[in-house]
Amino acid sequence: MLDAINAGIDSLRAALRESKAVVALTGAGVSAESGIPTFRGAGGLWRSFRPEQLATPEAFARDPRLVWEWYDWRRGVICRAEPNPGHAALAEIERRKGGGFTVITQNVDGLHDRAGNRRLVKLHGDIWRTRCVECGTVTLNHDVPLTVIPPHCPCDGLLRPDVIWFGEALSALEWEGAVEAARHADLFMLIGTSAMVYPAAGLVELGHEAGARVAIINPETTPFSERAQWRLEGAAGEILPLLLESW
Ligand code: BJW
Ligand code: ZN
Repeated sequence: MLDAINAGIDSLRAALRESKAVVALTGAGVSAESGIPTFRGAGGLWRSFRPEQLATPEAFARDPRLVWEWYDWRRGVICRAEPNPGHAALAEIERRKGGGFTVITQNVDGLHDRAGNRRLVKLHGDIWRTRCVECGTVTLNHDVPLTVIPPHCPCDGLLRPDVIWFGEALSALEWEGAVEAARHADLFMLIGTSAMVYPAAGLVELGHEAGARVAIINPETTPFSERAQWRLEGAAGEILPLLLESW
């Protein structure tokens, strides 16, 4: 098992070095080693909370206080967390490959920014931004805990977390950036995501159909495991730093 992982790492490292356009699509598993719970699986948020009560526009319209209390709790967890060696490795890959490396993340925690990635597409928004439901103003807000729940805009409108809930369209700008990167990728890495949420998961299909080789880093199998040339079954924080050794 260990030998298979080591052989996989050697060949993926070579592919990463040679590839001209690499995309890493990341999910909650990348932040798991920073102590931030994932959504699905053992210990995942959806084991204790029902998504339709917390992560839909209908839930927010029904009970903005409840939704904000959940986000306030998560912001507390995230603000005490630090980027882990997996985040640091992804930032180092960007430094080494320059414009040839794009991270597309489904995470809203901001840990890729804190680790240093700059070519970064945030598909599902950012938990540190608020958006006014009346005037649309987006503001950075790092208050932990929030002073008032639910918070309001100077225009008196209700503020919501600037994230993408189920049933909501992704930001056109972010989505177009992600599609562009996926279409031109020659290596597509799927890291720490169950790849069950669309349209994000569709980016792997797009990249694969356009000719990219696919690598998966995840302790569990995903719906794309069959299509992957590399399946490294382990923790992102352990495997990603190995890709940088003897580069
Ligand atoms: C490790 C690890 C370690 C652990 N190292 N790995 C059928 C029914 C109902 C709806 C749909 C349907 N089919 C499609 C839909 C639509 C829906 C959808 O995809 N649902 C599926 C669940 C079925 N999608 C949407 O609604 C999207 N919008 C949309 O489609 O709009 C259409 C539209 C068009 C035009 C106008 C209007 C509408 C929006 C989806 C938004 C998702 N939002 C959330 C919340 C974000 C905000 C927040 O965080 O609060 O995004 S849900 C949640 O899931 C979050 C995540 O970004 C996303 C993906 O989860 P992720 O990151 O993959 O995490 P997990 O927990 O699933 O997986 C973690 C993985 O890590 C596991 O595999 C572990 O093994 C692994 N792991 N430790 C490496 N150390
Ligand atoms: Zn406003």
